[in-house]
Amino acid sequence: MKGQSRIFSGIRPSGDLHIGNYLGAIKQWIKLQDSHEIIAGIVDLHAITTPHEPEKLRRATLETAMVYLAAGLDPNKVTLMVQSHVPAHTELAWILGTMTPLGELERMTQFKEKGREAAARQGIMAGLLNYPVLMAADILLYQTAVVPVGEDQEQHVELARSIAERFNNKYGETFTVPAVQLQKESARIMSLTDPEKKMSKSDESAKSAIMLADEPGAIREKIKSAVTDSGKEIRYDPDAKPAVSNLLVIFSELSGRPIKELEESYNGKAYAEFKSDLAEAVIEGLKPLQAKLTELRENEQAVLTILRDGSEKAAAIANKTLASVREKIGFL
Ligand code: ATP
Ligand code: LTN
Repeated sequence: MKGQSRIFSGIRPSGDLHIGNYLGAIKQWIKLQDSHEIIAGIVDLHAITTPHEPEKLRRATLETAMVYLAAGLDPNKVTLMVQSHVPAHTELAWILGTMTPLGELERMTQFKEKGREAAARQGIMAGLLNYPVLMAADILLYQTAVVPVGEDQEQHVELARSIAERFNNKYGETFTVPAVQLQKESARIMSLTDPEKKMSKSDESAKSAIMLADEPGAIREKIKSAVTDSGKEIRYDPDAKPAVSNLLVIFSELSGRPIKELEESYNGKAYAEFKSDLAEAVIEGLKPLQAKLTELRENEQAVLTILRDGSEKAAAIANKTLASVREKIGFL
């Protein structure tokens, strides 16, 4: 029943969204929106842990909201909110940070990876280290029972669990201890230029990701230049044929045709033909989303209202949890 399990999840407005964000995250939320109470965040406080430009951040926050709606999140069922509009997130993150051992944060894989990039550029900021504490606050404020995330975020949810357990042990039952719900393998979309890396907003190579708002010409171009594997067969085998397997997953997810069926229909055919059909399937698959996106862009005010209402609704839940935390730790 709805209400029994609440889910918080979010995407950083750190750039244009790609089909990986759609297939790996947003589409999963859409599947859950009738059975769960979903709070879909646009996590701008997380976005500023890596270098950003103010105007781009503002635009990306609004665009991310429009993509959520265009993809099919129904604002009557799902709460759409902007993380920075609910100050409880920052306040709880501060409190939880005082109870989180430094060593646990330094061990996080994402911190080590992004830290390395940051060290080379502008130096490592404390916000990057504290990223998982803020994420724990996001999850714990809403008493989230399960967190559906990709493998890359599993470690962060584990940390949220241990922070919740530690707090509950010290101050009494306060937080629901969240469980990780790992997305299946096929929900992980890889880069078109390097099938060993996940498709990502911040990849330097413009051809590595298909953006949700890409024009047909750009989609054809990117798929045409996507890397393939040695050997000619078109079959799903992520170990031996990572690039072609990734293309098959994208084809299947966006056309609704099972991978098995695609393998059969391209048996003995050339990569060129496969790629050209794949491009058309992606173009068709994204059409409804893109049409809605164009409509929404013409009605930004309505989107802003949805975000304002959603953030108010989220704040009402978050403030309840925060009030109990403040009381327990002894604030006057
Ligand atoms: P960045 O490059 O800025 O880190 P990103 O594209 O990796 O961004 P996130 O904002 O970190 O995206 O992730 C948002 C959501 O999208 C998460 O739930 C994440 O698991 C999912 N996601 C991101 N990339 C992929 C991908 N390639 N395949 C499947 N899911 C993805
Ligand atoms: N760190 C996540 C985004 C994120 C999130 C969350 C996901 C921020 N807060 C809370 C689930 C629950 C990411 O990079 N994908």
